[in-house]
Amino acid sequence: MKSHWIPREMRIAPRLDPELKAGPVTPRLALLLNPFYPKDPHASFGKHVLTPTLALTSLAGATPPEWQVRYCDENLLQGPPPSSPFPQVVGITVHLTFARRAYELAAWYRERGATVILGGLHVLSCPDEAAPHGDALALGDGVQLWPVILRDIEAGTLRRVYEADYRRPYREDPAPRRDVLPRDNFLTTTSLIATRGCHNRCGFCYLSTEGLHMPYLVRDVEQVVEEFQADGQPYAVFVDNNLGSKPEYLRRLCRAMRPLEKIWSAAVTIDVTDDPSLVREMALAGCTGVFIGFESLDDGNLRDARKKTSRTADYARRVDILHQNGIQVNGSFVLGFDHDGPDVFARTVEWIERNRLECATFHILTPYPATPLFRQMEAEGRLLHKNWELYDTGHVVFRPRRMTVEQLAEGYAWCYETLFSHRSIWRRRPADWRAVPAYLAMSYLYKRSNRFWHFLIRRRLTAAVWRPLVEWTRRRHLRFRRRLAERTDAAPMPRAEAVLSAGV
Ligand code: B12
Ligand code: SF4
Repeated sequence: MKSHWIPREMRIAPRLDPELKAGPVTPRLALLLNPFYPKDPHASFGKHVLTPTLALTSLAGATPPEWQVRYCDENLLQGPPPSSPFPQVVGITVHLTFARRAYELAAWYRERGATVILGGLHVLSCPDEAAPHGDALALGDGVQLWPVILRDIEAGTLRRVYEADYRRPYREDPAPRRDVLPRDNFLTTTSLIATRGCHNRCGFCYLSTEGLHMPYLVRDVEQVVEEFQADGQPYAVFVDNNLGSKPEYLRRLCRAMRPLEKIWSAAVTIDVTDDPSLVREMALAGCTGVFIGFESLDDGNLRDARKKTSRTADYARRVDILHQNGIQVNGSFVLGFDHDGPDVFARTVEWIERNRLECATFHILTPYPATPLFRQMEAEGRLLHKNWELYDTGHVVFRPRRMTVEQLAEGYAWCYETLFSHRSIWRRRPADWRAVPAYLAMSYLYKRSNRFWHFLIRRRLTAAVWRPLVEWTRRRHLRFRRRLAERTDAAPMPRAEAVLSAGV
C-alpha cells in the first residue's frame, strides 16, 4: 500500500501545557471549542476547511446578550486553544472520533477553574462515558439548553444533565452567529441548515441513534434566504442530512434563493431526481453540486440497512439527470457491508468512472454507538474494539462478513488512490469539452494538493486563495442558469462548468 504524506500537526493534537498558569477567570466569557481530530491522508485536507460545523455558531446565536463568546476550532492548525483571557465557561462539541481529545481539553480547562459543558452527538450516544469529564452534559438540542445552562451557572444552580428533544418548531431557533468565525480560514463561512432529520432511518446512520428523536422539521425559507444573504459569501454549503426529504419544501426554498444569484451545494438522496423539474429548479437557484449517499451498488446491502431508495440499476439514469442540469455529483460509498466481497472495490470505482462522477468519498462501514448496526455487530461478536478514535470511517473496526479486515483496509485505500489518479480524473472529465478546464482545476486543486492545503490552512490563506475561484464559478454559473432558463425543450444541457464540490 502506498504511504501518504501527512504532517505531524494533522495527525496529533496541539500540546496542552500542563505548567501553564491561567489568569483569573473572566466572568461571562464563554469559549466554544471544536476539538482536533486526526486527518485521513487518503482524502483531501480541503474538506476540513470547506465549511464550519453549525453546532458552535448555533450556540453562539443562542447565547444571552450579556455573555461574550469566543470560538476556537483546533482543526484550523493555529496551535493550542486560547487561555487568555481565561473563560468562565467552556462549551465543547463532542463527536466519537474526537471524544478523547474533548475530554483532555475539558480536564485542562477544569483544572484551571473553568466550568466545562459537553454536548453533541457522542454525548447523546454515550452519556455515561462523557459524564465524568464535564461539569454538565447537554443531551440533544443545544440551542434550547445553552441559555438555560448559562443562566443556571450564573445562579449557582448548575445541574449535571440537561435534556432537550428536537420537536420544538425549527423557526423558533435564533440565527447562528457566523460573525464569531475566523473568516479567512474557511472556503466559506456560510454553512446553512434548512431542515432537520431525514425521511429514511438507515441502520448505520447516526439518525437512528437510540434516544435521538428527530422528526423532519424545516425552517421558513425566508429565514434561510436571509441568513445566506447576511453572511455576504457567494457560496453556501447546506449541512442538512437530506435537503430533499420534502420535495415541495425544496422547491419553495429554491424559488426563494434564485434571486440571490449565489451558488450552493447540499446533501440529498438520489430520489431527488424522481421529479426532474425539481432538479432544474435547484440548478436555477444556484445548486452547483450535490453530495449523495449512494452507500452501495448492491440492493441487498441497501435492504439490510433499511434504506428506502430507488433500485441501484436506476442510479446511472438519475445521475445523468443531475448532470444535464449542470449539477456535479459527489457520491458517498460505504464499503464492507455484509454482501460486499473483495470485488466491491473495483466494481464501485468502475461504476463511478463510467458515470463520470466528478467526486466521490469512500467510507468503511462504521457502527456508531447506540445505532442498530452497532447493536447487531456487538451481538454477533464482530466488533474489534471500542477505540472511538478509529471509528472515523477510515479504519476497519469490525470483522467483515465476506472478506478479511486487511482486504477491506487495503481495498478502501486502493479506491482513493485509484480515484485520485491522473488516469481516473481524466476518465471522469465532463462530456462537454468547455467544462473540462474547470473540472480539471477543481480536481487537481481539491484532491491532489494536500501539501498546498496544509500551507493554506496554516497561513490562514484558504479564503484569500479560494474566494476568487468561487466568484469566478458563480459568474459562470449565472451564465449557465440564463441558458438553462431560456430552454423550454427537454434536450440535455451541456454540463455547467462548476468548480466546487460539497465534499462534506
Ligand atoms: C459539517 C460537517 C462536517 C465538517 C465539519 C466537522 C467539524 N466538526 O468540524 C467536515 C467536512 C470537516 C466533516 C468531517 C467529517 N465528518 Co462530518 N458532518 C458535518 C455535518 C454535515 C454537519 C454538522 C453540523 O453542523 N450539524 C448541525 C449542528 C447544529 O448539529 P449538531 O452538531 O448535532 O449540534 C447540535 C447538538 O448536537 C448540540 N450540541 C453540539 N455540540 C454541543 C456542545 C455544547 C456545549 C452544547 C450545549 C450542545 C451541543 O446542539 C447543537 C444544536 O442543536 C454532519 C451531519 C449533520 N447534519 O449533523 C456530519 C457528521 C457530524 N460528520 C460525521 C463524520 C463521520 C465525519 C467524518 C469522520 C467523515 C470522514 N470519514 O471524513 C469527518 C471527520 C470529522 C471527524 N473525524 O470527526 C458524522 C458523525 C457521526 C458520529 N456519530 O459522530 C456526521 C453526523 C455525518 C453522518 N451522517 O454520519 N464533517
Ligand atoms: S438517507 Fe442518509 S441521512 Fe437519511 S437516514 Fe439514511 S444515511 Fe442517514
